[in-house]
Amino acid sequence: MNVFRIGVAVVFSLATVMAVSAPATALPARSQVCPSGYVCLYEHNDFNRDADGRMLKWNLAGEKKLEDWGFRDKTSSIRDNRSGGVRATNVLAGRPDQHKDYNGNYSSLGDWNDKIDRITLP
Ligand SMILES: [Ca+2]
Repeated sequence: MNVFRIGVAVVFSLATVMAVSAPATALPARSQVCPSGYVCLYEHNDFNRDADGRMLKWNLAGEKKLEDWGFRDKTSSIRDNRSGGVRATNVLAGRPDQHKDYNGNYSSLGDWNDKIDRITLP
């Protein structure tokens, strides 16, 4: 019985560690490469060239709520190595959502800096 309990405890601990360390996104770094077929959002201008930051990437169609990755209001540059472009959404309290379509690479986002809350990939 005691052996069984220890076994369960070890399995549970391993599962916890694996869940915590699951690489939803890589650690902050610089100038991360955006793979072919992916849309990548960067935390800083110029694709994190000059400062360590996070990069998030997706290759599948659908809506991505950036809060699910702790990345709401954090995007400062975009690489689009997929096809079809990206629709960005800024959610405003009490007002209609704002949308902006991106297609290609953007080393800065102007007045959309740190505003994107969701993206939709076709
Ligand atoms: Ca926003």
